[in-house]
Amino acid sequence: MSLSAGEVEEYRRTFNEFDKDGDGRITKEELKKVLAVVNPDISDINVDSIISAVDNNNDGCLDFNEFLNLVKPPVSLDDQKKEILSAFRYDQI
Ligand SMILES: [Ca+2]
Ligand SMILES: [Ca+2]
Repeated sequence: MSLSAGEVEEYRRTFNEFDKDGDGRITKEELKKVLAVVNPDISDINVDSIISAVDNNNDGCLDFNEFLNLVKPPVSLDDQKKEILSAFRYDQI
């Protein structure tokens, strides 16, 4: 995955919007808060599966690199994970 400096900056801004307390990690609660604006019906299960699909180090939170996988899924991602991530409508946020 190669991103231009401008793209990284743009994603960084988006990341900061998710990361409400600014600690550099997006928790389940923070992700849910943003997603609930787009989709009020989103459940904890949806949020859990979205996080676990891209949570490479399994700490239950998304750091910036993991967040990039969410907004820009690598082509190598398996189909099941792509399906889960299709619930995450980044373009609507
Ligand atoms: Ca945070
Ligand atoms: Ca993580």
